Amino acid sequence: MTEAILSGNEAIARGAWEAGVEVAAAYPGTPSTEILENVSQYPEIYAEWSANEKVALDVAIGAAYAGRRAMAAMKHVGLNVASESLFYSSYTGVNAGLVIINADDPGLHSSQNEQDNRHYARFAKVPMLEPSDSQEAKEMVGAALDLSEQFDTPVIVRTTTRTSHAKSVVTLEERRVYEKRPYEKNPRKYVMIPGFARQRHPVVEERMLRLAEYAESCPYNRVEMGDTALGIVTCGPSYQYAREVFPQASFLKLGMVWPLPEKLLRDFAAKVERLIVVEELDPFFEEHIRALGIPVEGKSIFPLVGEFTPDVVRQAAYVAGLIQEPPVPRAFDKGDLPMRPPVLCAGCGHRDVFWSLRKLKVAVNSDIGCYALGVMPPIGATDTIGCMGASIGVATGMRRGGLEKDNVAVIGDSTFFHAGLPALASAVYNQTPITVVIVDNRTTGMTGHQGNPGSGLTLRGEGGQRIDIEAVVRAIGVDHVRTVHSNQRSELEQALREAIKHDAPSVVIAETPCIFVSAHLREPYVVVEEDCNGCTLCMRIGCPAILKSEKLDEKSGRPLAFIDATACTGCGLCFDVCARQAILEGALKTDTTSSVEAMA
Ligand SMILES: Cc1ncc(C[n+]2csc(CCOP(=O)(O)OP(=O)(O)O)c2C)c(N)n1
Repeated sequence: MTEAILSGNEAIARGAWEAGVEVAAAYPGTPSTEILENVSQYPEIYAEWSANEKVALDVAIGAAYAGRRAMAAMKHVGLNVASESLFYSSYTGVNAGLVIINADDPGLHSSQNEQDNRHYARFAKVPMLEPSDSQEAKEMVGAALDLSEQFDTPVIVRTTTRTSHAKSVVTLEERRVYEKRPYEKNPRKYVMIPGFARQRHPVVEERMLRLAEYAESCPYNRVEMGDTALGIVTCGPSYQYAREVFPQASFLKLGMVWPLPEKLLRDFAAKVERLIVVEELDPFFEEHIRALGIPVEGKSIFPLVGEFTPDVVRQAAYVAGLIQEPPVPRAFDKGDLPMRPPVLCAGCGHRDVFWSLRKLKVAVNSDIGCYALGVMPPIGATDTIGCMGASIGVATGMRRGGLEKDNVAVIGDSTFFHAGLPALASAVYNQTPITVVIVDNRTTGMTGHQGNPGSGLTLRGEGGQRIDIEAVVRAIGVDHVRTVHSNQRSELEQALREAIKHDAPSVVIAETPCIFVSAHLREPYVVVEEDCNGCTLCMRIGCPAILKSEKLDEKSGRPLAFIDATACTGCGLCFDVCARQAILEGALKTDTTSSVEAMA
């Protein structure tokens, strides 16, 4: 028997391979991104980054219709984007198995909201499984595909950040090979016009009843009897924490989190004196159990907000008098560490854009990507950020809503293809005179440098076609388009001024490949100590390569600036802002070739 220590995401990829998945599609998003990155290592699976989660799910649905086992993966908010497809596929059902991996992010490690996507299973009337370690994560992919074929339904496997990223031991098995199922044209099943969809709804309801029956004996719904004074219903990583905090208690660990096993819940509740639910985020089980008429406690004890840890569960249990011992104070706590706020990398072209926008004193409707950091001090240029693709629509609305000053939408290349295109088309169609700055760093930087249609790099790094953003924008009907290199600041500023003045939709494409995807060939800048007076102007660009020196200016007593040569990429923004010309290009400067060209 071979064993390996895998993260939940690695285990899911392995589970897909073992369970005979042949098509997998995703759009990156923390904490789900590594699933497809790992799937791409298995040559038997066609794997792609799609332009967004809805496309990814449609691709997986199509593959399942055609007769091959398929998987789509996304973060929790990705399922919002893909929800239309989730709902229709619930009605059509599948042919070969279809599993949707949904990764929730309690604690908002990397998201704009906390969202408990167990609700989606209930809402879309599909089953959902939830693992609590990597072994279960791997197994549940196969189990979900089996269920999908048995009940003719998409099946969601929900993870959370902890299950996705924590590592534990997994038993590896061989790949199971399945015959391709033949596809047969069947419009009454696969064409969701009202007349046919109406007939599918009762099928879905009947399927949920059969699934609820199955949940009673699902091997992942496990009763572990201990002391009957306390019974705990739980799932996912909360199960691991509750096991640590209440080692003596009885447990009903739900691996199938929707539909819920009514009889099993009643039987378990009848065996214990006090029933509590330990679940992260919403009182999903708790409300359902209470609706069955069973007395239960949950959110009156444990937090509704934020990620659980063993200490969070222990503290809440202690306050409620369920245990006698509070959490043991740790040698050092997270709170003892100095804050390290996220910051744009040294040399990032996004900084030039935000610096210019701040100078122009415009309102900035930003989008989600590394450039979301444009809101952080000291630049602080951003007014709004909502969700992926919202920048252009919100900018349009603010323009139409009578905003008293000029405003500009800022959106990255990946986000532009994800959800920016329809918003720009809408602005062009309605001739709203907004300015959109597409910050094109030729990668999906925020999630770890995945390819996208604008970079042309596919998940496997081969065979892709780069889509020219300028050509797309012009084809949509934007007649005022300027492409500039973000590091060429006077041109950038000029282009921004002209675009803002333009009385129809205008686009500035600010290009600078991310410093992680293209070598920047320029030498670091240096501070000339005798010319620096410690005024801190250069520090207001928020570059992590600029530090305070231990040396002080003789007159003012202020620390001089110092440039960390190992971090500086020679972008020169500090050179531009220094009023005293106390910053100079490095002596070794050799090549200023545009790195856009260098990448091409
Ligand atoms: C619906 C949704 N899917 C995925 C994500 C994760 N995510 C955040 S920003 C981003 C894209 C960033 O790429 P880009 O717009 O090119 O900007 P960059 O980070 O490269 O500057 C992704 C995939 C998300 N926040 N929301």
